[in-house]
Amino acid sequence: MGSSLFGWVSAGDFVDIKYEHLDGIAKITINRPEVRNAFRPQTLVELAKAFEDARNDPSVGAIILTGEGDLAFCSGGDQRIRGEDGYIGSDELGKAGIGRLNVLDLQVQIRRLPKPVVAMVAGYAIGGGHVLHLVCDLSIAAENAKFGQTGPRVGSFDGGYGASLLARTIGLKRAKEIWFLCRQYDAQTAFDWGLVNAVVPLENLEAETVKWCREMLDLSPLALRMLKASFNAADDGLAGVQQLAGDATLLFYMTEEAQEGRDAFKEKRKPDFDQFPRRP
Ligand code: S0N
Repeated sequence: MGSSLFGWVSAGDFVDIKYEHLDGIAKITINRPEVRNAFRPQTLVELAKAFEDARNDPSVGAIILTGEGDLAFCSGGDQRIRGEDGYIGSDELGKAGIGRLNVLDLQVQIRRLPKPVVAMVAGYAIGGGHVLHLVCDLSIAAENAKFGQTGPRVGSFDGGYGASLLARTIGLKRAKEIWFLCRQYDAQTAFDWGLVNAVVPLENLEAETVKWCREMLDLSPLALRMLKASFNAADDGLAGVQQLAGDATLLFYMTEEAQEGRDAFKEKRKPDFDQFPRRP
C-alpha cells in the first residue's frame, strides 16, 4: 500500500492511531506497526473516540478501519502487556494491576455505528485483529492479506462475535476449523469463503477501498443506516432490535403525525390524529 495517494487530512491528535478525513470518508488507522498493529487498552480508548467522532460528524458517510503499513491490519491484543485478567494499561486501572478486555466494547460500537464501516486489510488480520475486520460491514483485502485466529495457541478465545458472527458469515464448519486449528488463510481463500468482499493488488488497496466508500456516499444515508440495523438485528438480539426500533423512531419523529403529538402537547390541546390515514 505504501504511502497514501490520497490527500487525507488529520482530524485529531492521537498516540496509537491516526484519524483522518477525506471528502466524507473517515479513515482510522491503528498505528503500532512495530507490533503488527497489536492493540493495547490505550489503542482501544483512542479507537472508540475516533469512531465516536466519525459517528457524530454529519460530513462523514463511510468509515475505513485499517492498520499502518503493508504488513498487518491488526495482530490482536498486545501480548506483552497481557496480565492475569486482561490487558494492563498505563491508566489508574493498569497501575492497580487491573486488566481490561475493552476490545469487546469496540466491537459493539462498530456494530451499532449507523454508518458503513469498511475494513481495509493489508497483511495479517489475526486474533482479536481478525475479529475487528469481521465486525466491520465490508472487508477489502490486499493480495498479501492473511487471516486467522490464534486463541487456542496463545491461551485466549473470543466466543462472542469472534465465534458466532464468524459462523454466521462463513458457516459453522469453517468457523470451527479456523478456531480449532489456528491456521492462517490467504486472501483468495478468505474471498472464496465469503470472509472478504474483494481482493486487490496491494498497490490498489486504498484506491479500491475509497472507491467502494464513494459508491456508498452516493446512496441514501438513511437507507444504508436502516439496512445496517436490519442486517444486525437478529444476530444482536434485543440490542439489535433496539437499534432497528430506534431507527424506526427516528423516522417516525420526522413525520407530521409524530409532530402533531408534540405540537398538541406544547399547545395544550387534544392531538388531531384523525387527519392521518390508518394504513392497511
Ligand atoms: C501477526 C504475526 C502472524 C506476524 O508474524 P511476523 O510477520 O513473522 O512478525 P513477528 O516477528 O511475529 O512480529 C513482529 C513483531 O511484532 C510483535 N508482535 C506481533 N504480534 C503481537 C501481539 N499480538 N502482541 C505483541 N507483540 C506482537 C512480535 O513480538 C515482534 O516483535 P519483536 O520484533 O520485538 O520480536 C505474528 O506476530 C503473530 O502470530 N502474532 C501474535 C498474534 C496473536 O496471537 N494475537 C493475540 C490473539 N489474542 C487476542 O487478540 C486476544 C483476543 C481479544 O482481544 C479478546 C477476545 C475476547 C474477549 C476479550 C478479548 C480481549 O483480549 O480484549
